[in-house]
Amino acid sequence: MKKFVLALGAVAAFAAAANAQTVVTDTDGNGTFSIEELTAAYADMTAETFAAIDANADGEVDADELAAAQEAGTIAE
Ligand SMILES: [Ca+2]
Ligand SMILES: [Ca+2]
Repeated sequence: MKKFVLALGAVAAFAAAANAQTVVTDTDGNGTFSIEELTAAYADMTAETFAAIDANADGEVDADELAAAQEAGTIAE
């Protein structure tokens, strides 16, 4: 019985990890992500992290910059 409960716990942990994909929403529909839009998806977003993601320093994060930051591990996927 104890083994069965442990197995269920492992399955639940795996399912939670599989659902961890973070979705960033372009709320204002301008085609890029502002720090406000990123903060909505990443509660721990800071100006420093945003600047690190914004590779071309234009003050907005585009889809390529977001994907690169997720691949680099700067932010979670
Ligand atoms: Ca936007
Ligand atoms: Ca940018």
